[in-house]
Amino acid sequence: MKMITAIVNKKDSGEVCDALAEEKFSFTRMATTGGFLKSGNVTLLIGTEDDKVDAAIALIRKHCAQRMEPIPSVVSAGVPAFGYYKAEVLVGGATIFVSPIERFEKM
Ligand code: 2BA
Repeated sequence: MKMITAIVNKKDSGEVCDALAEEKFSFTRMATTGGFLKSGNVTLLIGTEDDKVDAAIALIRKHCAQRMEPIPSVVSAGVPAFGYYKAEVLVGGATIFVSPIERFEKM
């Protein structure tokens, strides 16, 4: 068994969760905050059999898009001589970790 930890953009999370539920994956959705942008994203914990990991990742890939997002601290930093400037970073898609599960119990 494996645990997939998937950090997805909040804008894609609804579609990703609907697709996972439709394919009968069990998962937990958590509201999280990115350490760099300090804006909300969604972390999904998906416990699944080894042979279903690729299918879960394919679903996430299908429903997540990369986007340019502004960096708030830079947007608000004024440089009087040069005016205000706006910096952006490319935000995935999704960031995914797959970890082995030693023991799984439900009671
Ligand atoms: P954030 O930490 O808010 O990062 C948002 C985006 O900012 C990142 O997109 C990346 O393009 C950029 N970024 C992050 N740290 C940076 C830095 N020190 N300098 C310059 N740019 C930086 P993604 O890489 O697609 O990450 C999206 C979100 O996934 C992250 O939100 C974070 O919540 C999570 N994440 C990404 N890598 C992770 C990791 N190794 N461990 C844990 N969480 C991670």
